[in-house]
Amino acid sequence: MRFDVLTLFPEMFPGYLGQSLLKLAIERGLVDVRLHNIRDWAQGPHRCVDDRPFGGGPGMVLKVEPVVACVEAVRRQADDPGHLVMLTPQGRRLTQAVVEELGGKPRLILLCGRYEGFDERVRQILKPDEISVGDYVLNGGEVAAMVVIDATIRLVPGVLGDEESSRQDSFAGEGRLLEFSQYTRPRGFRGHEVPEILLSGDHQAIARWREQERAARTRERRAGESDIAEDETVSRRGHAAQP
Ligand code: 6GU
Repeated sequence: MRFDVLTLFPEMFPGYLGQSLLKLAIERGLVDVRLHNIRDWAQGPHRCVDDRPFGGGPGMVLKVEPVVACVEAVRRQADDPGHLVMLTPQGRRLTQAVVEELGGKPRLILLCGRYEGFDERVRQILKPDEISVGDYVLNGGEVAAMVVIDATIRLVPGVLGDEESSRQDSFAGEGRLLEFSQYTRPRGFRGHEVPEILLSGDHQAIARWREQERAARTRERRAGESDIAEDETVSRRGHAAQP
């Protein structure tokens, strides 16, 4: 899977890209991440990428010409023009379902915003898939682009080890419930004991307990949120409550 990141701050990425899982995936040729500085497509001796908003107001707006030129040039660098993602707080919210959708694309072009936003004609001309990583404001789309890369490469076959990918499968396949609680040694710490059932050796009972935990956690922590399987938590609760 190929990612092209278009940003004014490419220097924000190498630390993240050098992280072990991603580094290994890049070395194995499973993932290819290319960085592009939008400023390289700006005109004039000052390579100006932003300007004051028409109509007044605070902050600066990313200019249409360098952004469109950069996207068009980068798209032409491969046969597949790629799926263009624009990272802004106005986008549709990133969920695991959206991650799965993006993970199915062979090439993603990730366009990172800064300042007060993009000139609206960037949207009109390029018609990007606009994505937000949550309802809070970041200083720019760079961290959001790393979130998109991080979440999607987990779905690329071979990126995760066997153990992790099967965990991932169970999460994806079971109605998007939150994970159950985990314990390791010691059995007791500061008066907090590991639940007896996990020490029982009864694998069926443990599996039931874990499903019950997942349903209860999801209900408590994600009540009323639309992107979780509410029916599933209710039916699971009923199911798990049986002896
Ligand atoms: Cl994609 N960009 C910015 N600047 N803020 C955000 C975001 C993106 N997603 C959530 N907040």
